[in-house]
Amino acid sequence: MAYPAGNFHSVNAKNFAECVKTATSGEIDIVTHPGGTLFKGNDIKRAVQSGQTQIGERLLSAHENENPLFGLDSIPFIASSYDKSEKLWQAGKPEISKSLDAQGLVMLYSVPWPPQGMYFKKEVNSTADMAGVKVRSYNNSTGRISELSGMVPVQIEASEITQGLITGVIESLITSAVTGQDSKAWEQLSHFYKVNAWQPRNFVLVNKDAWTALDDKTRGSITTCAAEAEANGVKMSIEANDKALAELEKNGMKVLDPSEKLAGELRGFGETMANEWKEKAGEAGKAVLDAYAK
Ligand code: PCA
Repeated sequence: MAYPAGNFHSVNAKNFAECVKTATSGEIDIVTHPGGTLFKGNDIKRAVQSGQTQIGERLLSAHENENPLFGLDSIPFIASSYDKSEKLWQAGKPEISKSLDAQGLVMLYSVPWPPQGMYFKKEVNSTADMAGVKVRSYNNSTGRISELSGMVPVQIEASEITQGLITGVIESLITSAVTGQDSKAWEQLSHFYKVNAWQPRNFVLVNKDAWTALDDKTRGSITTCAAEAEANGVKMSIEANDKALAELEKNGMKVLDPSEKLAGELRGFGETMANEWKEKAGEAGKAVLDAYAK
């Protein structure tokens, strides 16, 4: 797992591991390695696919280059609430699971991050104020919206954000209140804008050969624990977001809604990006968006 031990995704995964251990009478004992200590975020998917490890948690949208559907959850402003994020996931789940299966991966559960906002060292009222700012990116959408806004995206792992801010490799973030809190963003940054751009999801994935080698009963127990983890994960995400927003303020950050101008400009970039995505995702993407719109 790529995110720190105290992060709600990591806590949820640890609970999931406990559930599996109990349900299989200790036969399946999943040991969690948070913070990218076993494999870095960017290496986790490949490690699970190749069987270097049997199970892992990954932000799937970081692999949108492999398949546009993997970036479904990061199309800006199409699902800007937990309810809509859930609906979008349900619309995309069959196709995404099928695509993962074709890569030798079994999708166990998926949990949304809180809404994505923007962090700066200064007041920002329009994209003109962002010109040339080095911003940390973590997937195609963060990179593209940064470019469209005139910023300079730099892709680094979440575990390297704090160091990146201190050394000046990055001077801005597009992420959740939770990851800002995990990175002590207030030590280097002063403003958090609740842009509500999208809610990317972490996916817990299993190596298909390892999965197939299990008996039906064991697979059934794991699937039940996974469904529980997905439901609990959403609740934990909501709670963690509320707590993190308060924590940012408590530590002196200004937590703000974007100005009308900024919100409008970003929505415009969002439309451009949604069109680009539809272009790439073709018929499969269109079917998912149609199902979501229903
Ligand atoms: N935190 C993760 C992904 C989205 C989020 O809120 C990160 O910044 O890497």
